[in-house]
Amino acid sequence: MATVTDTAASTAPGGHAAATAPAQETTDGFHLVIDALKLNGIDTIFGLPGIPITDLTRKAQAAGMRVISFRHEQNAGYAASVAGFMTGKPGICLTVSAPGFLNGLTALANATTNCFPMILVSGSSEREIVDLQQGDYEEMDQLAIARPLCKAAFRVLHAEDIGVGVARAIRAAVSGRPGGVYLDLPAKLFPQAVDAEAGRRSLIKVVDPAPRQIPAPEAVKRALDLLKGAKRPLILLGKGAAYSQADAEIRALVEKTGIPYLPMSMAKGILPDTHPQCASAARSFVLPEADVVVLVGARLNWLLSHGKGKTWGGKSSKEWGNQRFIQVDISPQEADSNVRIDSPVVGDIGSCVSALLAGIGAGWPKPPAEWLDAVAERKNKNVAKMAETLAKNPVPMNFHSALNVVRDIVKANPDAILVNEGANALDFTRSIVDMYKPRKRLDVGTWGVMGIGMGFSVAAAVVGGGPVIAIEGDSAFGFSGMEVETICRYDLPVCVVILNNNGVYRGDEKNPTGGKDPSPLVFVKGARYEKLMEAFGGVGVQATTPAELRAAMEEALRSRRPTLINAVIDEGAGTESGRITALNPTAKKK
Ligand code: ADP
Ligand code: TPW
Repeated sequence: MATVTDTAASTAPGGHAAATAPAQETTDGFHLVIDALKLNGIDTIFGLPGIPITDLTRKAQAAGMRVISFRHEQNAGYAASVAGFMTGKPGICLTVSAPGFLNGLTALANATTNCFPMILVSGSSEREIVDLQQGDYEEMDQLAIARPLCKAAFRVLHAEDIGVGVARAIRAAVSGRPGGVYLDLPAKLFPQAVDAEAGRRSLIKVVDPAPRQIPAPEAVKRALDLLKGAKRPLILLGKGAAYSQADAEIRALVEKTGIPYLPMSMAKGILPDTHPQCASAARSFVLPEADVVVLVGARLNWLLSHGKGKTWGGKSSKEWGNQRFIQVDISPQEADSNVRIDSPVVGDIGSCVSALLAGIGAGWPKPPAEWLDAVAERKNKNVAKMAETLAKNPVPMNFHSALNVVRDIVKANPDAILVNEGANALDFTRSIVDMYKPRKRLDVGTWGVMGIGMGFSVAAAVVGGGPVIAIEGDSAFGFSGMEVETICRYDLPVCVVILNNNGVYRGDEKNPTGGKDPSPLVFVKGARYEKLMEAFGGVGVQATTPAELRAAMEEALRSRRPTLINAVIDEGAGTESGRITALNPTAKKK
């Protein structure tokens, strides 16, 4: 443990040096925070320094932690949250008080919404002044503001309680359904001196932070009974399945049952998208047709049309289809949130899927051939149609011809982590670019939030290890674009590809009045985004053809240098709101 020798303690009352008193070793709040994190295997902090946490960032680095300093707290927060998703350990975001805290809060709320474990640690002002609203420097009642946006919120007032505060934050973030946690550390806490031994004893190494949750045997039997009788079964994998890291068990469930499966966006790659049982290319066929659906770590929220309506074969948007659902989830409250769940299996995915597998022996009936053939037929038809579209080489480039290149590059580099945001840039990438390994696709998640791009890319490079490919809409990129400096500063192997169509969704909107102001949906035409990366010493390339894009991406992956490719595409390419026009009834048709 880092300690400070307290010379004052070796001075006798009255100021005379006490020759016999031994120097008392003390530690302080700064060191206890660092030691508590390190004791729990947390070795990376994403943040942005300033009063009162500047010294904490310095001391953390001095103590051997990796401190990744950003240009805006929101990006540090997104980085922390996705580090949590990738590793299963809570990602730490460290900010200053009020404005820094608020900048980090969007990411904390997003983490909670997405079930990513993250701890937002913010310095805060003097409690006495804040509570009397006397106007302290960066005054704000941060704890109260954070509380409704996260799973749990704690404040530590005494250095002796830092161990408990950090332990509680870790447990809250990763146990049960993971989520965001807020930890409020007032400025006064950091310099508080504590006897080093007492400090050491106050720290907690959390034992079993995310305990297994074993499903009830009767719940498992109920699920197996329902699944066995299915004529048109389907498995739906969500990002909870990816997070659980139960990759082998999930693969065994899919392959032993022979059931077609659909991965949600961030579940792509748990099994390779090229797996023969992958039904992604037949999504609009399998959802309404399936009779029994096994949801594994996926919620029936808007991304799955709430489990009802025409997507599921219902006759109207409110009507349920004929599916019966088995839902494997760690949250006992999730079942019945949108439609009836006939068979909830509550527990962690590893334990639940293992328990299901124990009841699926060699004699388990394969799904009827009629169903498998129908799925295969639809899939083959759609794959052939897509291949035709991808083979085209229009001038200017469009989403398909650019993403055909990305598809090849990811195939050749299956360990690369793909970060993805935008509207069309998101939807087309998700459907065109196959993933081959788990937790390699990181995107806008449950909220469809723009701005995750560069924060996720930094985290992917720092904790994910692999090279990173970020496929960005030009609008989406703008939310976090300044972090290309961070990418260059830490010399991270990130290749950003901006699918640049000069605007939000597309770039050809006009001001209907004919006035001088551009449409709210368009940007500067022909913007040279690649120069941003060059400004900080990285590589910038403008690509106007698939061949140029391919060469630049190959070089970026070979060199591992920070690279930004401005892929200029047709400004008329793109649909308002991408694939979710149904949620936007006033969307302008092309
Ligand atoms: P997607 O957007 O991919 O459909 P969601 O975020 O909607 O996925 O759903 C993820 C679900 O996974 C949540 O309901 C969450 O409770 C659950 N979950 C997360 N981690 C685990 C785990 N280890 N075991 C079981 N369920 C989990
Ligand atoms: C925090 C609303 C959804 S998608 C999008 C916006 C602004 C940008 C689409 O344009 P882009 O992609 O990125 O150029 P493309 O391929 O369609 O041209 N603010 C936040 N989140 C969201 N989702 C929005 C606004 C939005």
